[in-house]
Amino acid sequence: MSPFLLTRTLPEDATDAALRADVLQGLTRTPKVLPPKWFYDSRGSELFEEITRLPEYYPTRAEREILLARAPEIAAATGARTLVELGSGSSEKTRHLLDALTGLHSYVPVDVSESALTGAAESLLAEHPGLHVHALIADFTQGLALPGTPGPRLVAFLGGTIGNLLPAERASFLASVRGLLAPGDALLLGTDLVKDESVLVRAYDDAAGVTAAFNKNVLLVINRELGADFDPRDFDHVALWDAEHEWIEMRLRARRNLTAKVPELDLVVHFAAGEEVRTEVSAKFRQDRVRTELADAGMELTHWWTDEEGRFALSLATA
Ligand code: AVJ
Repeated sequence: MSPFLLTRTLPEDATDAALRADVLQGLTRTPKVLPPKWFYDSRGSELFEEITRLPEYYPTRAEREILLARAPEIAAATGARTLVELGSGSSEKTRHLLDALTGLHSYVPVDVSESALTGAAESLLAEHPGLHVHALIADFTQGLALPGTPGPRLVAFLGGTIGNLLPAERASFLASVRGLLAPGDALLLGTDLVKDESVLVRAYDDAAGVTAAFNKNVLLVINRELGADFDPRDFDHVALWDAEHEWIEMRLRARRNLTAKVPELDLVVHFAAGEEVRTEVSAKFRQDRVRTELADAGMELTHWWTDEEGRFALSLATA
């Protein structure tokens, strides 16, 4: 008898239109770029889950350590009655919060993937009988309308995914999050931190090659969705640290001169040997930058927690 509601604010064909626009724009400009959100079909999501278990990929474990240690403080500081989770995916990390937020009335997971939302809701409802789950199929980088669940609201954006946004995108994203907060509401933000370059690069170029497969998966998505004929074997996985911007970049580098057809877009794409397409930016932060970017969006950093090793941070901010 646990209430479960699912609201779609994203038209069924919005994803397809957005992929077409991104591939058309991204592969006809110089240098070529593809947005990281297209990694995550079911295979890509599986590969990402595998990445989170790799010895080199510390962010997931570091964030879990903080959530486990700090969930009671987060609950006390926010008194949240509604937890909104942006990019909830499997809602795995959320469990620690849900367990600690004892006064919680509603959980609002927001994701572009309907299957992730319904799959996660089923097990959450079993574990938290009486919790209202109102899942939203939505793109949280576009304007969000939240259901009228009771406040205070805690909006969580975990995993370090904010690092996938470029600085200007981050500013408008944080401003729109700010717009969701009423007085007394809070934002819980996960950010990976600047650290030794070799540790960072290994996290994005693991020995087992899982991240390489994840990176190349975007080509398989384009092949399937747009009828393209990319051969992932024609590309090398590249992960590099951009010290100026303090972000990791993932790229795919053509091993030879090649031409790929994208029939659904009436497009022929040429890659010169060695030419790269940037597939992801994963920004790493310092406390100062987080504080400043929150302040620029009209929020105040009130708590800053890191794991023991200082690799990852959870920030709590209020409007
Ligand atoms: C899910 C965006 C947080 O940037 O670390 C993992 C994705 N990319 N390995 C990240 C990712 C390569 C991940 N986020």
